[in-house]
Amino acid sequence: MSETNSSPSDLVQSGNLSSVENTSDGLKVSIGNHLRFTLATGIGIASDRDWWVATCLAVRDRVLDLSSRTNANHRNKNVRRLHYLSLEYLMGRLLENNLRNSDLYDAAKQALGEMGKDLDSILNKEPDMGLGNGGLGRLAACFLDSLSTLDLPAVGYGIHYEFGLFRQEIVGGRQMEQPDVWTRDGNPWKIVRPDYRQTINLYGKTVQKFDDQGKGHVEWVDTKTIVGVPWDIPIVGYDSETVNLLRLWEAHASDAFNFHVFNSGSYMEAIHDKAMAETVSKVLYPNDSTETGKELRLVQQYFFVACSLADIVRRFKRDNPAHWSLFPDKVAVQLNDTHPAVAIPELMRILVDQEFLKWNEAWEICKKIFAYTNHTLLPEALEMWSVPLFGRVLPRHLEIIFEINRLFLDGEVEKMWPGDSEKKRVLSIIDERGAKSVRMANLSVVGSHAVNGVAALHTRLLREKLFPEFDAVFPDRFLNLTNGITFRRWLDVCNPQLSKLISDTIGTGWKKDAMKLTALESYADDNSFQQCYRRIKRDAKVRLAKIIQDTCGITVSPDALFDVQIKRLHEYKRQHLNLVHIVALYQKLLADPDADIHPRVFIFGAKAAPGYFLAKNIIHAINALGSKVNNDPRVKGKIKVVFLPNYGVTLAERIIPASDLSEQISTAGKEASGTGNMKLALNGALTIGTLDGANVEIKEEVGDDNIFIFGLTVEEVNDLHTRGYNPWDYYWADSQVRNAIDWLASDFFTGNSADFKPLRDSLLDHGDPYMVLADFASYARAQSDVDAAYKNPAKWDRMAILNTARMGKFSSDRTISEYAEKVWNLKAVSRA
Ligand code: 26W
Repeated sequence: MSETNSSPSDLVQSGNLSSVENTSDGLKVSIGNHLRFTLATGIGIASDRDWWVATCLAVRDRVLDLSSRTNANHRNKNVRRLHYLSLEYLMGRLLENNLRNSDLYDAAKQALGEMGKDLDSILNKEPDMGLGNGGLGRLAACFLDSLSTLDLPAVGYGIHYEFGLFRQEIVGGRQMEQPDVWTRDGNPWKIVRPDYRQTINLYGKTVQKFDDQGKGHVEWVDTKTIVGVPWDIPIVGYDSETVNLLRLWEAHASDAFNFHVFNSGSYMEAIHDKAMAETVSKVLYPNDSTETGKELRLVQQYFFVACSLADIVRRFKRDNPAHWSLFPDKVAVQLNDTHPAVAIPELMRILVDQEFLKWNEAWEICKKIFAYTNHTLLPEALEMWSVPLFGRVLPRHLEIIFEINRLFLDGEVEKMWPGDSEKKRVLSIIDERGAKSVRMANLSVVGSHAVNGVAALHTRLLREKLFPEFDAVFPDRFLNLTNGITFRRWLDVCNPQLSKLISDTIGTGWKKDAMKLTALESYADDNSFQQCYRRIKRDAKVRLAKIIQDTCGITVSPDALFDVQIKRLHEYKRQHLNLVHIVALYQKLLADPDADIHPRVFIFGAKAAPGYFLAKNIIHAINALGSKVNNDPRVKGKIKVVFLPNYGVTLAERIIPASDLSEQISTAGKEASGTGNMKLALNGALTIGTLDGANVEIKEEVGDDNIFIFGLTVEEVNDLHTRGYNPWDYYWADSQVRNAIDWLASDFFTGNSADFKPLRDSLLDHGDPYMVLADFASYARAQSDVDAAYKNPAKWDRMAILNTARMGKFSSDRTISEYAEKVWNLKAVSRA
């Protein structure tokens, strides 16, 4: 994977290692050698973790061979590359994915088997790389898989957090956060690259300087510096020889620090500075949708953006000496939400202050380079930085932003709406109402040539509601690129039994061309196919039931309907709608113990942001409900409620194959896309959902008969808001919802009636901002439709099979091909 400075022809030759045969014998030699010579242990005495490391390293040897070939090939051809800038990557585990993608799984299983080890238990030793919060971070990981699979040249840039997303424990029904020390004992997939370290500046001030011709330029002086050291992780595609890199920056104190120590004598102060520098990459911020405007977060954003752009410029200059006009031909940069948007003023600073390009020339280059993906319409998630804070941390960037803004308002905006100060107020990058702040979304739209939403409905709302004025100024800038998921991880790796059934039935072509899954449609009513499909689902449910037993001590039957809601905990996602409905069902069963309800297990997985009080209250309520229901003999085991702690990628891989029903129940207009909805449908879980995000497109694909849609539409939600929504109207009109809420807020569940008062208050006194009560009746009806459908196995199986067959559109290969064509102008690079 090296990017050495030797000539390209040397690189091609050095890529030819013959000792790394892709056979079980070859793997046995490699694993044995790594045990002895890398880990200083031996076959008889190695721990399971040693075996995991040695197996990873054996696979890594093979991957690195391809990686250096990829690098040499790309460099020889001086290709155009995509650079994906994201503050988050939720990679999960890598060994099984890399084994399956490179077709080494069977060989590794055999090799380890012959050495007396079981591959599956070794795979379980791997900690998740959880460097992300939720959808946005996992999307980045799926995109990297598709980029390598499609032979597209790309680099992912991000932060090497020492602590990923916190580990969740449930104590007394409540969430507790523990640090995630994923890299404490090292990680065989990441390789440090000290040669590519970058030094970046922060704080300080700007001064005007003149050259001997009397020409002025700005210098940024008296700065503090931080060093970024990159860690590279190879990204293995499926059936592809392209191995791209994920490059994650780790913050260190600069060498100037040492100088300071030796000369100033203030050792303790210097150590303090060093520790401060190193906090920059310490920890991932655990907020999934609320912006808090913390200085360290801005420093993180600038740190990784500045290191990444310096790395991009270094590579460009090496391959294209001093031809800035070529830069946009070689470089595309995708901004994963506004988190890396400071890249726009940073590139302007490099071009204008360091490379002395004219402002206009630099600005044209900038706009050709950047594209921006918006992932949320929630107002509290839109990033705003206080102007004084921004100016203190990045004084030069603030000046550049002011200049970008001035030229935009006096130029495009003035031309379109002469003298209209209201339009300028709305479009300005600087929010001047109250304390001044920088609107990162506005900066991203102005500085990019393309802006996309992540599902058709979301993009429509983006254009019509969030950015209507921008859409008028730049009508060609907005486009939709519906999200997707990698079918390799989310079917082939996580559900190998189903993957095999599909491949045995229609061939393996679907792994690279997901639309081929439509061939399964003709098996939807085939009795023997249905039997196999059902057996695989049941086996997955048996495995999940064991996990539930082992982690929660709750016994569940694999013959029950597994009803699953797995996603970050947020009011807009409405786990509390699900909760209130279960309470109502519990009451119904108590009133009529013989009610004809098919047994159901309600399964939740969700982390709440540590500071999100109501989200934590909902987690507590789910657990409190579970402890009552699960131990109440009167319900005769018909319903169980399970909260699986520490939801993440690996747990998702266990839950999804075992799911019958997928809860996608956000208030219409709030969920940008959702991607769990796609993973669950692909694995044959039917969706109960609102017409929100990508659910709308899932419905179009699977057909109205194969999905359970309920609730208000976006238009109805807006109308109701305009008319004036009052949850008390629903409360008084519907005794079912009234009784459920009142019971939940009583002392029945925990002995303390104050415990769930916050939840009750939010639903009633505080106006139920996400319209849980308005959608309750419709949801309850859809749930009884689900119950009826599940009682007819042949019908249910047919629906589930059709879901699998019709998910092709939601492959991230399709999404990435669209980005490559419509946004990046990026072509696949042939091998060799
Ligand atoms: C600054 C705080 C913050 C942190 C994260 C604000 C916003 C975010 C993300 C944009 C939240 C997020 O992950 N959005 C999700 O992105 C997915 C991928 O596009 C979508 O499928 C989800 O619907 C969307 O919620």
